[in-house]
Amino acid sequence: MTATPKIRQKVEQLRQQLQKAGYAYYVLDNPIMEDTVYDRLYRQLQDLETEYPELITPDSPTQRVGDQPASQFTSVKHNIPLYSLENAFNQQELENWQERSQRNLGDVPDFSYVCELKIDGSALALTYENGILTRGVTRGDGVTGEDITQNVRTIRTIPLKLNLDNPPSVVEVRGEAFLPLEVFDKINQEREAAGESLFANPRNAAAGTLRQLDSRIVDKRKLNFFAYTLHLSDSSEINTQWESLELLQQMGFLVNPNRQVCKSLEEVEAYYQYWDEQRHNLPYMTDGVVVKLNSYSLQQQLGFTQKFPRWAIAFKYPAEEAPTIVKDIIVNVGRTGAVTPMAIMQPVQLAGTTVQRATLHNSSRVSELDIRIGDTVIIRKAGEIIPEVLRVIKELRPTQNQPYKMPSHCPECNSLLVRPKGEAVTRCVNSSCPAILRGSLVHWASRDALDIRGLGEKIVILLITNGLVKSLADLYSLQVEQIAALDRMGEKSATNLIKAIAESKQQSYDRVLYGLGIRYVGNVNAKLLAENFPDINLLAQASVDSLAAIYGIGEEIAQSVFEWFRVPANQELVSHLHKAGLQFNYQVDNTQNNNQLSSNVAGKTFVITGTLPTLKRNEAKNLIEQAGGKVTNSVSKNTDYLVVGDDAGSKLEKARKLGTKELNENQLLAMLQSK
Ligand code: 1X8
Repeated sequence: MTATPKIRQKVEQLRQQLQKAGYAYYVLDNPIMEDTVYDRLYRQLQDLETEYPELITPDSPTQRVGDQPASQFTSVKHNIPLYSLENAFNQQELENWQERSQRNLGDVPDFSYVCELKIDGSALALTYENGILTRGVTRGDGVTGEDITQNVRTIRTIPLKLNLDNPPSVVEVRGEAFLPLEVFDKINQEREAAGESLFANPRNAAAGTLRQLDSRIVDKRKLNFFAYTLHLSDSSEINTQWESLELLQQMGFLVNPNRQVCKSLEEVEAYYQYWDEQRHNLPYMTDGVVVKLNSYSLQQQLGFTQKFPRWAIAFKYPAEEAPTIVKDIIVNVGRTGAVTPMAIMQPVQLAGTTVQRATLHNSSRVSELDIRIGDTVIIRKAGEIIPEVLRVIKELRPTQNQPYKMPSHCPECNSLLVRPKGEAVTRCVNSSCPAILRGSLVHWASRDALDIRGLGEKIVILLITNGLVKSLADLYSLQVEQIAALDRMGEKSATNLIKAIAESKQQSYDRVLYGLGIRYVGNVNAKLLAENFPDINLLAQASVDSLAAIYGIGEEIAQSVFEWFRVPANQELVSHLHKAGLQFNYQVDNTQNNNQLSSNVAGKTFVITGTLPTLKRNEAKNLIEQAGGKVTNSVSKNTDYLVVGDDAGSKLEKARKLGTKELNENQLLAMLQSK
């Protein structure tokens, strides 16, 4: 069937509406449409495109995510080479740069700069032909890069079509793809839950993500993009960097708002100072500021060296990198059995903290670095990120030091370590390895899980080595005396710990689920699972398909959850924890009733008088007390209810004087039953 003009028009209208809504949501951060409305329009467009595939265009909002992974990326030559920037590490170097520029240019009237934040991400070059995105290429070595167009299309702040009436035949846009810190943290949390190696920093995570062959995975990672360079094929009216940033913004790109024209080097330095202090409040990583001459004609006069433009410089923030010496290399076994090599180093000050351990990530990284005991290394720490070894200074290597070999056996239980084909992570697969128990307990007690204050790694080790805890469930039968008897534990801290453990029984079902440490089940997935399967028995019986049917739960997670519940030891653990009193379901409705009831009976004072029709006095008393109420013998102004039976005497009289509420047995039972 061929599409009628009316259908074509409808398709065009849907695209425009979706494009506008997407722009408002992602670039302007100011949504104009509810998600459900967006989804409905999107599906309408999708349906029409399925029916009339000839109407699909590359700039259709439905074309952001490919349905086939690429088999590889092709190397392509950049239309215009991507230069790197010269660095200035202090004010002096900045001043030297300015003096050189000034000497080269002679006396010029307008010597203004544009200052922009230097984004710590991955540079991309985008090509638009007749306004349509046709190519997205990584920086590579600056001359050739990899064609990752399909991945670039998933970035919602990169327009598929420029917002220009008469676009130049070719437009080239450069900018930085980056992962917002929040997304980065989430990815690493999920990788940790999955027992996968962590990304060391958002830049690596962004670069790694861009090189994923499957654009559906890239899409999930929620990369973002700041545009900062514009090249137009046709001669244009653009004369300054500032104007090009404004035009980029008009074209539909996200341009970093924290830009500034500076008239002097003092203003540049003030901008730098301000952002050096404020940068930790930004939701993405920056590693300095980029200073550019604003005027294009001055830029042209200065031109390029072999490596850099002479008209721009990166003024970097103080180093969060430092050299130190490797004293030892150890491996750490995590709760999933993942083995992480770590360097133990001479302590060094870095980004405001003393650092003496750095991760080496995995055995491939160890061989790549060829790190050895005695080596001088550069380590790096940024913000909350785990310090890592960046590189080894081979020139400073002592002559006799030997290459480091990863152990073949687990340092904790001595079983053979395995590294599945195609995986970076080496694992101990002995499920009774003490390291796995230790890690599981620490995870169970962690803040997002059961949040047991005072149960840190040190205590966990004590509990395990003294044979007090052999599984998570054992925590709940610990006694104060057992803990008080441990090294450096007193009566008071033992009592506090037991109390904290007991209190963890009140933590919600989704936290318990997260605490179990099922692979791929981070705290977000745990919530999703708990909401959709509000009782652990339902979850334990769920099929892979019904798990994967939850929006946000993928096949891999579903499979992992399913398999976890098939393991007898895990079933036993759940049953023990259940018996210990942990929350394994959501009792939304019941809880509400409970609360209503409790507010009726709990904390209230009752007096019983006369003979009740069916209940003995003691039975009534017990029922009230079980519901949290109190029963006293005499009526006073503190009495909330008088329960009245036959032959009531003076108590009833007194209650009537005081205006105390009266209940008969039926009313009392109803009140108790609403529980
Ligand atoms: C690299 C970067 C530039 C800018 C921001 N972040 C970067 N990583 C910018 O100009 N706003 S420019 C640049 C380069 O030219 N190599």
